[in-house]
Amino acid sequence: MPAIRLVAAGAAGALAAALLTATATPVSARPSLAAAPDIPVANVKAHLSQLQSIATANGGNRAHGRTGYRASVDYVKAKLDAAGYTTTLQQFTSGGATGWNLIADWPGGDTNHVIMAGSHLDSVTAGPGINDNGSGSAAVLETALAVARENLQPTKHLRFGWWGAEELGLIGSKAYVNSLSTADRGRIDGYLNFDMIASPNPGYFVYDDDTALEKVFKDWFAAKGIATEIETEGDGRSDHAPFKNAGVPVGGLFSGADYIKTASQAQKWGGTSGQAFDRCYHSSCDTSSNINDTALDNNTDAIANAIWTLSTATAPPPGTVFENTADVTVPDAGAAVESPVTVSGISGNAPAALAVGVDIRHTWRGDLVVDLVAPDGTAYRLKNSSSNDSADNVIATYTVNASAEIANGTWKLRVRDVAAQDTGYINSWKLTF
Ligand code: DTR
Ligand code: ZN
Ligand code: ZN
Ligand code: CA
Repeated sequence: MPAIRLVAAGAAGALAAALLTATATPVSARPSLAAAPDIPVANVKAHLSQLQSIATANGGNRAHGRTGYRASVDYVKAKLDAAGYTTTLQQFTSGGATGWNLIADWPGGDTNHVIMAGSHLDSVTAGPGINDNGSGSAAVLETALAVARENLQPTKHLRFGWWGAEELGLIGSKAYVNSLSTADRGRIDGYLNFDMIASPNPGYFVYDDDTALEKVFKDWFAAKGIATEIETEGDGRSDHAPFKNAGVPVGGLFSGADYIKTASQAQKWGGTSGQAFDRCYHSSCDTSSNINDTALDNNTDAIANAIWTLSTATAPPPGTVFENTADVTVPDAGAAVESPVTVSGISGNAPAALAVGVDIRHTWRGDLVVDLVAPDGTAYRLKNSSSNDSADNVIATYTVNASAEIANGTWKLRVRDVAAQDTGYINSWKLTF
C-alpha cells in the first residue's frame, strides 16, 4: 500500500495548490535501454473504453468541475500507482470549481534533465471527449505503463502529466508551470504535448517548435513512410503553450480538429477531403466510435519512440562533428550563397572555441568573403576579401567564440565572390563541438 503524504502548498494567487503524493516501490525487472517497444493499440483503446464508461456514468462528460473529471483522474492514477510511479495530485480552483493535475514521475534518471510528456484529461461539457482528449491521455498513459513494463532505466528523468481544465483556457497546465521555480523549469529539457491524436478523418501534424523534438517525430514517421505536415493552427491552442512561454522546448503531435481536410491532404493520408478532421469536435458524438485506430496506433508508437529516444540519449561525446559535403557553386562576382548544417542533441550554448572547418575550391581566393551564420542569424566573419591574394582555395579551420549562441539549430556557411573572373564552389564544411 503506497504511503500517502499530504503536503499543503501555500496559496499561489487565484490558484491554491495542495499536493498529494503517493510513493510506491518501483517494479524490479531487468533494466532496458533498447528501442521503444510497439505499444499495443488494444491497450490504448481499453483506456478509451474506460473513459467512455466513466463519462456515461457521470452525466455524459468528463469536464472540469464535474464528477466525470475526478473519476478520470482516479482511473489514470490507479494504473500509474500500481505500475510503480510516484504520483502527485496538484489541486487548483477555476471558475469556483476544484480541478486537479496528475503528475507521475518514473523513479530514476537525472532530475536535472527531465523529459516530460502530457495531455489534458478533461473534456468539454457537451460530451465524453474521447478523441479530445481521451486519445492523448490514453496514449500517454499506455506509454508510461510500457516504460514500467520494460523497467526502462533512462539517462534523463521521465515525468508525465495529465492536465485539468484545458478546455477552459489551459488552466491546469498554466497552474503547473506557474508552480515551478525558474530552476525547475530550466530542468525540463523538453515537454511533449498530445491533444487529439486519433481524429476519425486524421491528419499527421507535428508541432514545429523545437527543431530537435520535431525531428524525432518527423524521422519516425518518415521511416514508416507516413507523410507529416507541421502543425500550423496556432501556438496557443493547447497545453504546450505555458511551457513554451516559460522557455521550455516543446514538441508534440496532432491529428486535426474542426479544420477541413484538403484534397492534397486526402491524397497523402487517405480519408475524406472537404470534411473536418474531427466532425465531432467539442460535440456529444466525440465518443468511443469517434476514433481512427490507425492514427491512434501510429501516434502512440511515435510517442513511445520519442520518450525512449529523448530520455536515453546521452549527450554526444566532445568532438562531435556536423558536416555538409554538398557542393555549392559560388557565382562569380555575384550574390552570396549558403550551405546549411543542422546541429541537434547538443544541450545548451555553443562553445567559446567552436571549430569551423572550411573547404572552398577557387582559383583566386582573394575574391572570397566567408561568414559563419548562427541559427538566430548572427553572422561571424571568418575571412575578408583581399585583392592581392591570388592563391587557390580556402582550406582552413577557423575558431569562433559562439558561446552566445544556442548550439542546436541550423547553422550556415555564407560565401560571396566579390570580384569578377576566377570562380569556385563550396566543397564541404563542418562544425566540431
Ligand atoms: N484546443 C484543443 C484542440 C486543438 C485545436 N487546434 C490545436 C492545435 C494543436 C493542438 C490542439 C489543438 C482543444 O480543443 O482541446
Ligand atoms: Zn477541446
Ligand atoms: Zn484538446
Ligand atoms: Ca571571381
